[in-house]
Amino acid sequence: MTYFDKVLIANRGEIAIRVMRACKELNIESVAVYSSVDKDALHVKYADEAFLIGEAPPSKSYLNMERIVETAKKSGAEAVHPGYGFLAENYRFAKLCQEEGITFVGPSWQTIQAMGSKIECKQMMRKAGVPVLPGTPGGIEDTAEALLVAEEIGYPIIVKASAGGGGIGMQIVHDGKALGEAIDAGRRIADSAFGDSRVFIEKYLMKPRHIEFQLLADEHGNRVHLFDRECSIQRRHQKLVEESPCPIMSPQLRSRMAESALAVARASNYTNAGTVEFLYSEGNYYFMEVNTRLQVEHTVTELTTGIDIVRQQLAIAAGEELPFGQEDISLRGHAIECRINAEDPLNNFAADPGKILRYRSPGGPGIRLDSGIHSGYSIPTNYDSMISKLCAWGMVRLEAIERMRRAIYEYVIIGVKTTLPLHYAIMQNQQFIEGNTHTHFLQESHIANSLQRYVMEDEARMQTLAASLRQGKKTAAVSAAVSLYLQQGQKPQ
Ligand code: MV4
Repeated sequence: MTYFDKVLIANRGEIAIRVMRACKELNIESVAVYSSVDKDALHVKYADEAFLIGEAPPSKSYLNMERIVETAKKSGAEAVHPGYGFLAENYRFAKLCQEEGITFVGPSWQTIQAMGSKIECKQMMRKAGVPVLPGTPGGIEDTAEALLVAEEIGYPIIVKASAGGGGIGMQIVHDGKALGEAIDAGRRIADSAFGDSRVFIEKYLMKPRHIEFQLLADEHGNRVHLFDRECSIQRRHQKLVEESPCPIMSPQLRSRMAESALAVARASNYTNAGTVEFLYSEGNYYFMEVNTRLQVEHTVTELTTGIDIVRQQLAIAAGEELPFGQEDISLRGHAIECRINAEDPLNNFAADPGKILRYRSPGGPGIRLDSGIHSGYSIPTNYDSMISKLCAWGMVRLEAIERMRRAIYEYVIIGVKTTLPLHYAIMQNQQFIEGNTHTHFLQESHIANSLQRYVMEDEARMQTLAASLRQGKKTAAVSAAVSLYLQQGQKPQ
């Protein structure tokens, strides 16, 4: 096997550790990079070597392409793994790596660039015979033309930015009167957010499901899919709960969607790991976009297929052939992921960074925890609020749900508010248990109204479990701080 000897991980938190774990198993040395606020972070401790690359703001550290490539060279790393977020889908970074003789663990920069333009990408997929939503064939040239298209497909329609992501610049339009203004606003927002003002329109689906397929493709033309994930439960375009497989997937639908996902990979010359996203509504599915990176929720696919996606990414980047074909891959059981964010569920999910006073992770049958934090760790304010990913696997979906509830019960995080009570509420929700979710599930469910009760129950539980953690005289001060925190909801320093 001609794997790398040393890989630099251009990321932080749980995903940096996740990648380093694969490196460790493969006997690859890992190089961490970190910002000034991350010097005590777990990913720095886990790595074989670590380099300070700048100040806390992402633009000064984790987004500093030149500095990261320079660090890779200085450390002797042959490859860079970007994780997700930061530079993971920046084609300029992938291009810079190539120019500097460093292997970028991901697709070619050309593929990343092509998939980054939704207009071109959608055109490419339509040509490849993949179902897409009706809409303008390309970008909107003038409003009159857009009006004609909208009349033809029927309202509501949605205006989207070609360079868009995370819903930025997206607008739903219900009639012709509002279209012109929506296009102009979409252009302005897209221009300032992405430096690309191109927008397009398509038919708007009211309550679709978000279903995606995980792909692996090597550099020798072999491509496989690792089945589907359901990712409909989200808030403000941030996914909160993901699972594999999608609870409503039938063998017929799966084979059609998997065929489309593989056609997407073929058409885009895709290599390495990637995800094809679809919207699903009333028996039909439509191509949405390609995520050219390792995703947060790759974990549930690993649990249901047994395949280590990061290991395969490294092998593919090193030029290896996929060690299995489609017929060797099977789906076993059901897995669910809850994203644990340091956010206050009772204060509109405002970020709640701070110091972790007590921490105890869940374990036992069917539980996987990918975490970037520990007791005594201070969550910086500069980055994403996601602190860990709690996953549960079961032979059937209900067993996975029951294990998730039990793991949430065991999980102690004191010092910052978290989304744990929200996840407990979701795991108890009848509609969720029935698998009847869509992208507007959280807004429509009455979960938000019952959160107060779940948060109070959670705090009572924490108090009981924290008591069992108190030991040794050094912790007396911390115990007092914890009690104060739990009683008054106040954060000690
Ligand atoms: C849509 C849609 C309905 N119809 N497009 C949101 C983010 C971006 N990736 C695309 N998004 C949507 N596009 C049409 N034609 C609904 C959404 C959408 C959504 C999609 C997936 C997951 C969560 C979502 C939440 C709100 C809206």
